[in-house]
Amino acid sequence: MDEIAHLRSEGYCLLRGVIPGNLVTAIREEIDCARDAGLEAYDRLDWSAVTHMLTLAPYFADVRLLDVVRTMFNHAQVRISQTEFKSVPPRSDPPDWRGYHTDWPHDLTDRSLCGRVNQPFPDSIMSITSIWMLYPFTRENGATWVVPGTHRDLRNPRGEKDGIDEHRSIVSERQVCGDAGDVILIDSRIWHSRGANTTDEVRTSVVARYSPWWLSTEYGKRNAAFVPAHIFDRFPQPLQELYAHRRGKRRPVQHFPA
Ligand SMILES: O=C(O)CCC(=O)C(=O)O
Repeated sequence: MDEIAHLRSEGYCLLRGVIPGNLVTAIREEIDCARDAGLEAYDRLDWSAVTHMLTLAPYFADVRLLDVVRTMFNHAQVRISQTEFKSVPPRSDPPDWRGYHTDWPHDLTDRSLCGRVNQPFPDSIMSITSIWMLYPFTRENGATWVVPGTHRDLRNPRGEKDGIDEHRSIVSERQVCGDAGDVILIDSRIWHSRGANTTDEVRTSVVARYSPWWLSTEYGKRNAAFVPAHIFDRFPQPLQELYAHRRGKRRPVQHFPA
């Protein structure tokens, strides 16, 4: 089954070798070194994490990856709504730990309530999370868990009335292992969790969320995190297209629940 068909039917797919093998170690070192400064710039200044991923970021516009994303959204205009450091520290949790959830805009416990879709989710793809393996993902170091097919399940691991324990393993779960330089793409509705890292090495990874042009990214701190112009202007043009809506600062729209 090809990648697009797999993403459509199972809710996820693995793109092999998006980052060339001879470059990925240097990129991983950059991410490991820049992470703390990137998190601080995000917390204090609202800078997008992409500002601290300048060697990796051009691969966010990889032609094969964008072809999958554009085909799934059935539109050429896509953008990156959120960018995050997602490394899993060594010796993080007991091996059977899970934290099943779905992603923005289907994240039922999103901290800033930023444009969350309520249950039941419409049968329509609204975002694709890319998980960048900058170190091999293995069973031991916390490779991502997915529950195939759940992108079309009306229940949710965090749904108040669905009776699912988000911290327990699920019978049909599967762990997506891969090599450094591979990228997992998931429909934001699929039930997924990072794994527990039982090794002594950090599982270095990054997440970028792709959204179609019509999905509002005006809500919430992470969506509104911006790229200062002096950094944005150094991006290669295909990458600029993905972050054009976040060149320079704009305040996020506040959300006041009824
Ligand atoms: O890091 C992982 O393996 C999963 C990432 C994740 O759960 C998320 O970004 O929502």
